[in-house]
Order: sequence, then C-alpha cells, then structure tokens
Amino acid sequence: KIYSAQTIKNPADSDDLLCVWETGKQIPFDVKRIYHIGNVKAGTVRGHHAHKKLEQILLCPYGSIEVALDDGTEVKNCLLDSPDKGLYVGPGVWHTMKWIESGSLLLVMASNFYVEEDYIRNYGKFKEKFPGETS
Ligand code: T46
Repeated sequence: KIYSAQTIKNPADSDDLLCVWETGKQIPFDVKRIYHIGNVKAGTVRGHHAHKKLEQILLCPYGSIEVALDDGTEVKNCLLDSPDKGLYVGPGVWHTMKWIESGSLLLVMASNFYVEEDYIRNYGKFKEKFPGETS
C-alpha cells in the first residue's frame, strides 16, 4: 500500500515542497526507529529479507529506488520516485530495494527497534513460513 505525505506548498510561487509524516495520520503505526541509507551506487540491490513482525514505511526523499515485494504468492514492483510517496511494507513480505539513481536516499520509519531475530534472511525459510496462496 502506498501512503502519501501531507504536502505543503509555499504560498509564494516556488517549487519548494514540504512533506509531513505523522503517526496516526500518514503513518499507520507508532514510529520507534528511523534510519536512512545513502551513498549507494546505481544498480545496487539491498534487502533480500522479510520481517516477522516489523512494519515499515519506505520513502525516497531524493532520487529513485525500485522496491520489489514478494508476499509468497506474487512479486510486485513499486518505484519510489517522489518525496511524498511512502510504501508500507508489513510482516511476511520478502523485499529488495534497487537503487535506480546513484545517491538516492532511502528513508525508513519502523514500528520497532532493530531486532536481528525479526529478520528472515533465507528465502527457503521465508517460503516455509509464508507459503502464499498458490503453493
Ligand atoms: C529493511 C530494509 C528496507 C543495525 O544494526 N541497525 C539497524 O537499524 C539497521 C537497519 C541495520 N543494522 C545492521 C544490520 C546489518 O548488519 O546494519 C547492517 C546492514 O543491514 P541490512 O543488510 O539489513 O540492510 P538492508 O539495506 O538490506 O535492509 C534495511 C533494513 O535492515 C531492513 O529492516 O527492511 O532496509
């Protein structure tokens, strides 16, 4: 699911864009952690894991990043290419993030602190736990 920031345009005729994300409004969970990943070269693919419980909103405030989401049944791609677009990634979704442009910034708001035990980093184990509708 895509969430949209509250966008505030400068009353003066400018291209400035202020994007606002608030818990309970544009974010469907309480945010406990924010992290961002930058200085990444174009073509780099990160991720390759699913979470057991964590909920996250992925944003690309600068540049463009393609996110592939696999719920065990089908794979969907989502291009994050606009600062007001936020992609919800819930539990049980295997995801990868591909940097389309060098220097793009991935900003993530997460529902919990970093807990390595919440990660499923093996695709076979992911399919066992989340077999999807067709398997
Ligand atoms: C996710 C995607 C979108 C920490 O120690 N604390 C943290 O808060 C994070 C996010 C990572 N780390 C450590 C864990 C690894 O040893 O940093 C290292 C790199 O993390 P990882 O390989 O998981 O990074 P990505 O880009 O593949 O995934 C990250 C998040 O980890 C993950 O939860 O959903 O971004």
